[in-house]
Amino acid sequence: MQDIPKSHPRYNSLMMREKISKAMQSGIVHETGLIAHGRGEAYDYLLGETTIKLADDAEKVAAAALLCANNPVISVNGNVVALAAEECISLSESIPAKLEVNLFHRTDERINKIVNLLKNHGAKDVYGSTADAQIPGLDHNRGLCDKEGIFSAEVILVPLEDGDRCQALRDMGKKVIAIDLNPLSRTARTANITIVDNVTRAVPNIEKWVTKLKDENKQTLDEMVDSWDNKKMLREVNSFISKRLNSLS
Ligand code: PTJ
Repeated sequence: MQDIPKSHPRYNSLMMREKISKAMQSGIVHETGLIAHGRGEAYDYLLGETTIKLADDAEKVAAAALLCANNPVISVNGNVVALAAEECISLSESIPAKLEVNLFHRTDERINKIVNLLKNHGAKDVYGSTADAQIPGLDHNRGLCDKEGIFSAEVILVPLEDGDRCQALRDMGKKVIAIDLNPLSRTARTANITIVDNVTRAVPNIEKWVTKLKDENKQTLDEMVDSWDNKKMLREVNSFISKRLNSLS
């Protein structure tokens, strides 16, 4: 890792770039993951590189949905483990939820590398390599998943997802929570709950809410989830960004 002084005004952003770049060299991140990261960075810049109130609200409702589920799953890919492996493991333990590796550019080699990385960071069980089920409506590799994991989950947290898979999971009747810095993406518009925040901030913040809501009764949590208006929240995020741009120009 390059020696970036903590005093550098763009320290966090540069550290993320270093992590993504190193993880690409080791085969964890697909090369197109660098492009995806760049798009995310641009939106993060527009948001002010901070968790805005609207994202915090979504993170709270996401925590409620995950706590209410019988078999919740956190789906991870190359970019997510490069940036937030330990945070995902910690969140999965606090809910508790299963961790499953589900890749857009799927190869057995990448799946095994990511499973091993998570295990080396302390994850006990990691799903995704059995691939004994298929998400209907997706072409072969992208639709592969585990019967005991994503296939049978009713609530799935999908950080950095592609819109097709998000739609296919919804078509299966699942509740999808997406983390996507781009409020205009198909994923953002398709998910039940969209968290417009950086995965590095969103995952620990969901865990903060899991800890706070753990003893809340199920009816209260269900009501929070049922009353969530995702379209309204996305409109408000777009309005937040445009007001911020106006105030800066
Ligand atoms: O590891 P794989 O094979 O599953 O491939 C993963 C990538 C990311 C390459 C694949 O899923 C992909 O191409 O994704 P997209 O369609 O480019 O979408 C990625 C979305 O994530 C974009 O809308 C970005 O704005 C957003 N994004 C990028 N970095 C972050 C992010 N959102 C939250 N936190 C980030 N750090």
